[in-house]
Amino acid sequence: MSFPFRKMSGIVNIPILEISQEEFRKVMTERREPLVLRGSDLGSCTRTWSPEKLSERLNPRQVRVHVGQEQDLDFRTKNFKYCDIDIKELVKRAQNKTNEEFFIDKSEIYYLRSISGDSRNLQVSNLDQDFPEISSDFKIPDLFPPDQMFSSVLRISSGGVRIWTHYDVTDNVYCQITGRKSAVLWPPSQANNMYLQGDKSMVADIDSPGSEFPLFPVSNRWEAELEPGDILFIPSLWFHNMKAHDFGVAVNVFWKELESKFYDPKDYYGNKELVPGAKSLTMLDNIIKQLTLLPPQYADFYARRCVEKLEKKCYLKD
Ligand SMILES: O=C(O)CCC(=O)C(=O)O
Repeated sequence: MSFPFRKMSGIVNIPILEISQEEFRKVMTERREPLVLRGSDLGSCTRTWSPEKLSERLNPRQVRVHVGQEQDLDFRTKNFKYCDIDIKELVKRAQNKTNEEFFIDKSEIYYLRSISGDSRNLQVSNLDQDFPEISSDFKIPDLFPPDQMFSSVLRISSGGVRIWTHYDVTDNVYCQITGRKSAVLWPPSQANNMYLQGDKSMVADIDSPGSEFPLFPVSNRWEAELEPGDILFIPSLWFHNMKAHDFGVAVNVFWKELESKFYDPKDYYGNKELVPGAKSLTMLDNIIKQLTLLPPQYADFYARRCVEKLEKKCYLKD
């Protein structure tokens, strides 16, 4: 097997492997780069989670969804609202291009990222607890130690929905059950070029970022076209941006690669900074406060010395 497979444009095609979960787990653990496992057994969900069958199998319950008029959801302009809807109604509406019943307008799009509890009592998502009537349809891939599992998240989206570029601090296998999706990823080493605000990139249009974001890596990216039944490994800290081509259902399973003490105990989504990372960012704010006490040319000098020290001590060698 040779990795990765490059296209002419400098875009990396994420390898699609048709091997056993055991072999995939080995490759995944060794390489810690995005990979797709195709043709693996995800349980009966790949047959029974068509929109019709899924809405028959689900019990009615209210879920909170993103609802927008534009397909590309943008956290900066907040071009979406959160609305509560019965899950059966969500499945019904999300498969249509237009609906007679709506929150904003007939052609609005829907996106569910399941959460457990409510805003006053948020809990980590878990398919078994949140959707027990369908959870046994989905077989959690045997790709990580079960005691390191963090969450299992149900995602339902209208065709066309694109989720903004972000990273998570946990490892993730994104299991596409129904529908097709494009996934675009960038390595953590691109962090300086991603124009981050917290865990999210401010760049809304990844193909044409605009002059505000001159360093955004349009070509240095990894891509995969996901089909129903595919499992995409998204290693922690890899930036990802996903676009649904049609009505889609997915479950992603997150787990903690590192010891528990490194993760924020109040992290319900798997995207809060790792404890030493968060502490370092806070200390950096203090460093900036100190340096800006100095005249600019002195601040510049000491800032460069700090960066050099960090580069020497902490950057990975290429
Ligand atoms: O459902 C999607 O398309 C987005 C998935 C995602 O953002 C994630 O796995 O962190």
